[in-house]
Amino acid sequence: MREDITRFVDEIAKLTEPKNVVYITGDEAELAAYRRQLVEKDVAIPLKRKNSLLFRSDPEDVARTEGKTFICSEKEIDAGPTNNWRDPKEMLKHLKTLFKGSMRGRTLYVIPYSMGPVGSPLAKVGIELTDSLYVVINMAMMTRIGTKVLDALGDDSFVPGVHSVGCPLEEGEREPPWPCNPEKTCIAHFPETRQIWSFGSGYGGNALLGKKCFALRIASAIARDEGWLAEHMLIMGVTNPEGKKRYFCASFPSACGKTNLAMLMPTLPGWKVETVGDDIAWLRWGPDGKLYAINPEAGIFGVAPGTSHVSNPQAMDTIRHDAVFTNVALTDDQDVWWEGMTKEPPKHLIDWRGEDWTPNRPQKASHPNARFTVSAAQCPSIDPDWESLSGVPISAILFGGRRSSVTPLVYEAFDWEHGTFIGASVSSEMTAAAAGTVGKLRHDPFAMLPFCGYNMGDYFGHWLNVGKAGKVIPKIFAVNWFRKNESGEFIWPGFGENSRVLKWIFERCEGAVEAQESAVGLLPNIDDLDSEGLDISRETLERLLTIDPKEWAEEVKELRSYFKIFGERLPEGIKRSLDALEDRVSEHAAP
Ligand code: OXD
Ligand code: MN
Repeated sequence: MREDITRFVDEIAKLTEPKNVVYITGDEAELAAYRRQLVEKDVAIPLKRKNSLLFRSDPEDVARTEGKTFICSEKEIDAGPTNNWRDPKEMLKHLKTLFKGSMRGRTLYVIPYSMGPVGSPLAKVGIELTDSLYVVINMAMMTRIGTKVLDALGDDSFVPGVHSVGCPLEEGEREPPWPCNPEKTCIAHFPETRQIWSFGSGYGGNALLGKKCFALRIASAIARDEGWLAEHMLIMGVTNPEGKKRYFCASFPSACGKTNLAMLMPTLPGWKVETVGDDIAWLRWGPDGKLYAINPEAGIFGVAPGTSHVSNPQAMDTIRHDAVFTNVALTDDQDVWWEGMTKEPPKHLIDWRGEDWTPNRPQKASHPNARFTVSAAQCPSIDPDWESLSGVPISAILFGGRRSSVTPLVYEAFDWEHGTFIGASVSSEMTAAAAGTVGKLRHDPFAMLPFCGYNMGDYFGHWLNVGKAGKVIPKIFAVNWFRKNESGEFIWPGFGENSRVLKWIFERCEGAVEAQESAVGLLPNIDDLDSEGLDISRETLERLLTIDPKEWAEEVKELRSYFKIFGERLPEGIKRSLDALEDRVSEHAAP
């Protein structure tokens, strides 16, 4: 074992005082023993699905806690206006107090993990120290873990991460089913020294440090320094009926259907979608000038409610076995259920709080942010190149949000600078993935609002810089599946029908279809959006593909006021694009 690793472990053990320290090897028998132990201790419920478990979290610990998530850069301005900043020295002092003795009576598990396929030049290693077995078994699915990671590390650096649920056990005290310490929850990132400390929460992105903390917040800072991109994006392969394949990345805020899109089953005959990743992409230009992407993760941490054989049959197949479910309902025959899984709910369930539930109960049976965790390798649509060490070449980048009005179904950016502006301008109606008001419109630039490890204005600038000449530049598109009519109903069917939009994007990449210039970007000619067999009126299609200059004039005003928060860090390229948009919109609005 490398001396700096044992020193790190010893230091944290001295601080947190666990009863023992265990190095995770990643061996399947070892993980199976942990799963058994969780069941024996009544922490997890075994399911009738093979090797699958159900966990119920504490009702106070059900989602990422953005208000308790901090970027601790030396200077406040380097965290920027969209992050919670704390002075690194002050924060370290606070963390030392929180973590003092926090693992008493517990085991400290050492999890070496790789973000990206082991041995890929694009991969990076982290070491998470945690006192949660739930974290161990989830990290084993979400990342590549154990001895093989340490073997491949060589002399490279690693990102240290310390996680404690913040619930020391006294002698003889029984383990609570979901240990956590919501009052003292604190998720701290040190982008300059590349460290992560997470206290008090056992849930998802707060606790599985490879995901949001490393692969987005810390990695975005590394990517800025090294000239690449760490993004909140799915990666998908799209093959046309002639057998030509292209890869797309798509960025959407949390719980806006990235997993569904990544596993989409096209309704258009002859088209195929394959999945490389459903949440995070690391992108770098290769020696041939093309942009390549890897999925740093190895698993899927998907939102369960709404997932069904209709919305995402591939996900339903993926989770048939070897899956972990958190905060879903339990059926009388030891299976799982959540809202949207079937049209009719079962007659009786045990809900996510562990209480009897019948369909007449007003409360939901599963929590809106209930999740499944599963290895991506189990996905029937997994792309044959999903573990390619050099990544897959990207032809297009899509930016989407949940907008019931204003944003058309799809449009294309004029160029990279305009595409960067489109990414920076994303706003979306909020979901249950983070604590907050569901449905409220919030700006979520690049879907990175809670995940950017440095000043978002500088992040825009980094995007503008990496797209400079001498490279093959992917096309950039905006998409919006969520337009509604006056009665509040969705006017685009979405899901598999989104393949019609993917087809147009594919054909634009091929140079096979024209587009029409509008004030906001390049729109499809209505006849180029394949609507054959779709029960949709021409009027609705027109509504989906035209822009309302009045709404856009408001949008521009709103954006201008939003971008003010970035002050001097707002790059010229964004200001230029906003001014140009304003001019085009007022020209179109002119009688
Ligand atoms: C996620 C999220 O869990 O974005 O992926 O919240
Ligand atoms: Mn996400």
